[in-house]
Amino acid sequence: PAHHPLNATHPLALAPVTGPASSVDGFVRQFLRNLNYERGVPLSASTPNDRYFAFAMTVRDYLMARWLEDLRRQRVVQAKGVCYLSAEYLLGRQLDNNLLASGLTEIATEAMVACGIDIEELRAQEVEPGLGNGGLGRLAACFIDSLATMGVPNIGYGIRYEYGIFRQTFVDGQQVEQPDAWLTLGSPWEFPHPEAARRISFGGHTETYDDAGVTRSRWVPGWDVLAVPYNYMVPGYLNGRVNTLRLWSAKATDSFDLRVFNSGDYEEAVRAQTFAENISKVLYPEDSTPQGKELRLQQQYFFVAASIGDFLEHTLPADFDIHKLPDRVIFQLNDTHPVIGVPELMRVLVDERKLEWDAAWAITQQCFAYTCHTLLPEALEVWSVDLLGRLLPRHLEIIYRINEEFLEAVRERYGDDEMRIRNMSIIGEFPERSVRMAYLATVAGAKVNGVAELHSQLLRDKVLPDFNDFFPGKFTNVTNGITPRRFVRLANPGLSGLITEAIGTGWLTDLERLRELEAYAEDPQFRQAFAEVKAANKRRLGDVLRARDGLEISDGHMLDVMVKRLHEYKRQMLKLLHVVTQYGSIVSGRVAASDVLPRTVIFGAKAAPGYAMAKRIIHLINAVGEVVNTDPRVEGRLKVLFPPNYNVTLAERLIPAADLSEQISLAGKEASGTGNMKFALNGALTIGTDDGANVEIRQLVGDDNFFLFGMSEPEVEALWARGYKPADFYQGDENLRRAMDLIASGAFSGGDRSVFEPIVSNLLYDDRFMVLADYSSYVAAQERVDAAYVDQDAWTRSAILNVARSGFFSSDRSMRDYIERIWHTPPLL
Ligand code: 9GP
Repeated sequence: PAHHPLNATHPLALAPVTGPASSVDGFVRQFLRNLNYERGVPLSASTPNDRYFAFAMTVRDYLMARWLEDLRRQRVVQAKGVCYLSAEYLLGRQLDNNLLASGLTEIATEAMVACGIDIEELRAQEVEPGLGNGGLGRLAACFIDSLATMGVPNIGYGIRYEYGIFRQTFVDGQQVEQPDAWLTLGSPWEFPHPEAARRISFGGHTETYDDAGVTRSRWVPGWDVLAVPYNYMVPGYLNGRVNTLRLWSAKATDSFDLRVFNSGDYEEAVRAQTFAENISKVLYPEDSTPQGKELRLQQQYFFVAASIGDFLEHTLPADFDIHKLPDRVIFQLNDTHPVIGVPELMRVLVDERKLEWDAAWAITQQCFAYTCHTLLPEALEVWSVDLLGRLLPRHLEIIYRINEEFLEAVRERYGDDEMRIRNMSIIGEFPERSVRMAYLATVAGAKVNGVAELHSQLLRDKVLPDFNDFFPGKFTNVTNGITPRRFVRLANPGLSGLITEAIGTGWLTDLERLRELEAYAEDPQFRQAFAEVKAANKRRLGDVLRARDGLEISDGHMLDVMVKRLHEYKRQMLKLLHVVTQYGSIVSGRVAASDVLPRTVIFGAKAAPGYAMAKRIIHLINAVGEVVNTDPRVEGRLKVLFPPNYNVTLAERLIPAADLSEQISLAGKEASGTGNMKFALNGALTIGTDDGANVEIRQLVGDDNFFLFGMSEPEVEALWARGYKPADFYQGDENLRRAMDLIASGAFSGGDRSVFEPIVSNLLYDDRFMVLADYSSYVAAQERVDAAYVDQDAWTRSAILNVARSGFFSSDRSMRDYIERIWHTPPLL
């Protein structure tokens, strides 16, 4: 560039950035350079962590030129882009993904061999950043992967939690949470920019003032913290594109009070610092205490205010006409966590940029869109007016005004229909006056979407029907998806090789091409090869579980897998009742062990630390496993394994090995699910209810290749309306009675009947998620599974058809849907 902003004249300063040479030698040279110059060690004295860091930095170096070029291009072009606002990103390990995206896997592997380094040792060194709880955070990670792969300029904004999702261990079968200190050894993937820190304010009060004859409001905050950005590369798959993920870390504005320190009161001297830095300390701190709740709102405002401010001041040119903001950005709200961004943008526009309210509101309404990820009423966040007013007084005023004008419009449309007005008010009155964040997002958002067809329909017709009536066309659906790069190519190299051999490589960026595999389902040789891949994946999983947890998978067993967060609505209990039923039949002699299809049931699940019933269910699963796995009468034909600390890294080993995917939530409760998609794409057959994205999976793979059971959503509703009495189901089904009685008898708790009594009585007398109502249908479906599995060749054919017909579930397709239905961002650069 002739006009370098710094007036540089040296030809090297003017030349574009270049990466290291794309050869084994080039890689080795850069690796050693990083080891020596960045880590300050020679190879001979390096630790595994040194080598991992130097290796990761070398991969980074190859991506750097592309990243800088993309950042430059985005500055120059100033096209409309997406800011994805998400409190969670469950990224998984970065190393293999970045090697794959940059096409370096082979060169890097050879380079390490040449240096005498075991690349597996380097892989094992990486701690996955667990900056999310489950599906919602993993979805965000898949989405940013897809956007980069499609070349859509995007920035993901979130929080750099110092401690991610807790590390789960079991002590006597019970969950114990350990802090996830993922940053202890540092992370080679992040680029801190302390110089770009932003001041984020809280508390204080508001006041009015006279601004050249206009009365205006302003916020006089009480305290503030610094938000320090850390950038991460988000490389597209083999396309030379790199987007940015920017996560914020909290830092005190004044690190400590020297005067107090010198007086010897060390604790007091750092009190303010600790307080400020707590904001990004932990993912989702316990929110059952008032303090925890406040911290959560602080986190939300902290990252959203930093992100919006960053975009307006850092990404937009200084002379940008703010009225054109909707042409430049759409802020996508991932669930209600970032919704406080709505009044924040209004505050910036009205108080700081001095826009008229109406103009600011018109802009705001075009700049946000909201994705709802739940149907559980308790997951739709509300903030007490009291708390919000204390922490963000100006924002509360703004929310009140938004609500006032909105309700005015509702009145205009429907007259004084007080019931409707109360139902639609952004401010709820019971049990306490509070702000309904989902309503605020719906009123402000240009679009509102659910995450699977059924979910979007229920959201529109059952959760927010009045809003749908008031805002025709605002509601839409985008069915979730998953990235095939991580969850097929990296997780399942065997299957990927087989697919590529059959249909070429295009499927990794055009997943619908998997359709071409349908014909191969009829080819006995292909089926044979497919079955061999599955068997090899099971052996690989066996190695992982043995080394990780000392667990054994038996040869020849069907692998029946249920991995997801532990929640009653997901119904791990239903799966467990089936296990107990089988166990009971064997030990009572009703069924000969030798007649039972050999199965290993694998659970993986973390329970929220404050969720007592979920933790009890974990305890029961472990207790049942302990008994079933060691009872000689079972003859090893039924096993229950529960590897602790289920995370992305383990998922990548478990899913490719599974035969049967358990997706058994009560219909109408699981918004979408994404695990269900990952299993189908890796050739597991699903046993599932008509819930979430299961509905679409079944429609696509076909009834013959899916084990459907249970009530449909309207049937669930009808049963509630009639009056659900779980005890009637218990009485009416002998198998169920036996299974429940076995648990109640203390058979899994050393004779102590009290341990699992709360689970049993909860099912018998409450059973919010209708486990008992669906039990008999589930057991019957499992019998169909058993029968089908006996014919291995037919099973493999169905598995291939699951893969071939699941191309729709690529997150690339989800992103295309968002672009078309919601973002209207221009065609790719
Ligand atoms: O529970 C939903 C899950 O069904 C969905 O697949 C995922 C991604 O859309 O979001 C989950 N929701 C939450 O974690 C909180 O709303």
